[in-house]
Amino acid sequence: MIKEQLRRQRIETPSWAYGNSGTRFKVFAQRGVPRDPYEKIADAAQVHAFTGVAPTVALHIPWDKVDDYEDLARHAAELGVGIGAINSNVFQDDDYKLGSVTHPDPEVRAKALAHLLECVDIMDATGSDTLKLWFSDGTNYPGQDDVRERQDRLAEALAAVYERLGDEQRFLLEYKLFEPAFYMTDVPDWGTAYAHCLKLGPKAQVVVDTGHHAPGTNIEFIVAFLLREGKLGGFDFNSRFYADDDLMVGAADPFQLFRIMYEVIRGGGYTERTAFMLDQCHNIEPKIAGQIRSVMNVQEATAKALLVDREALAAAQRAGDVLGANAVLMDAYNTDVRPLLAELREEMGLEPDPMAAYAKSGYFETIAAERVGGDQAGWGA
Ligand code: LRH
Ligand code: MN
Repeated sequence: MIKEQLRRQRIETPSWAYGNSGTRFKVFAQRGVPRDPYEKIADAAQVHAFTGVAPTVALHIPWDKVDDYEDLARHAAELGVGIGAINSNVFQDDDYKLGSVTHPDPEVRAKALAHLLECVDIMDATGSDTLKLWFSDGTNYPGQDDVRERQDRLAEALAAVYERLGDEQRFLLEYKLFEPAFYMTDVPDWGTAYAHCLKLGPKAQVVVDTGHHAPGTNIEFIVAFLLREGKLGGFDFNSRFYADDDLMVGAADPFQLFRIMYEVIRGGGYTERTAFMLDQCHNIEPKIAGQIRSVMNVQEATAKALLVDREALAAAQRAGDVLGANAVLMDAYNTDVRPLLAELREEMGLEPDPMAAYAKSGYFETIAAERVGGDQAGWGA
């Protein structure tokens, strides 16, 4: 039973995790980094080849802009992966200094909306059913702009995008407490995202980026609540010690990831309709290996969460047995699930240890030797 549930796990890797990334202080370029979306997808296919549970790759526009998106999707299919969520980018153009869809100038708003609608065209071309919307929009000083009017502008743009979506398509609205804005962000928290999505309808859901909350936020509560409302569209998984650090999911707080996956399972969200996406930057560590490790971290947290004795937990909870109930959850969390996952991989025809198998494959040495010259991919358009 648990193996069956783990076998059908689907984790989406982000194209930008394979490119160079860093902080405002430094972007450390790495050998073998892709120069174009085709090479990014080839690297993502490696993660699926060794884990068996990462069959789609999210694109970011214009970082993954190509002349022929059908051809890019064909290339992906030939490598055994599919195109996942299309990520819009209205945070890198000079015109968006004071906002994109919330900008005071209607021309700038129209430009931003045109980009969002272009992303839906790319969904049509690649067969993707999910648009992920994150807005860096916000202000840095009190009084800089009118909070209420910006919400009106945001709602107008979201309604126009919603209108454009096909019947099988949806958008996921992402929230973030701060950065790059440092006084007010127009979609700062789950409540704001939820309220906008609720007004629009079933094709609008919320995405929970695990790095986008104030320190101390109980993220699994947000997950449980959004699931109850049918508004949890998915996750941008990563981990952090301080702010939006975009570290490997489960690396900074594996217990939090376990608690989140437990609420996903308990809330009926462990289905194809929940997009389990990674959103990470491997600033100093090898990127493909970092993605493989991240996928394994999600598998381990999921396996532990699936092991929770739900009946014993419910009985202890009903009886008000505080320590008993907590112990049921901790028993699952403290279970070493690595042998179970190794066994499952062998049953899936894979090597039991994906990290060792990838290292042994020599793929990194090959791309490091081949990918010489050209412009390495990064966060530049
Ligand atoms: C914003 C964010 C968003 C992406 C970007 C790569 O911090 O989480 O999901 O567009 O990272
Ligand atoms: Mn994100």
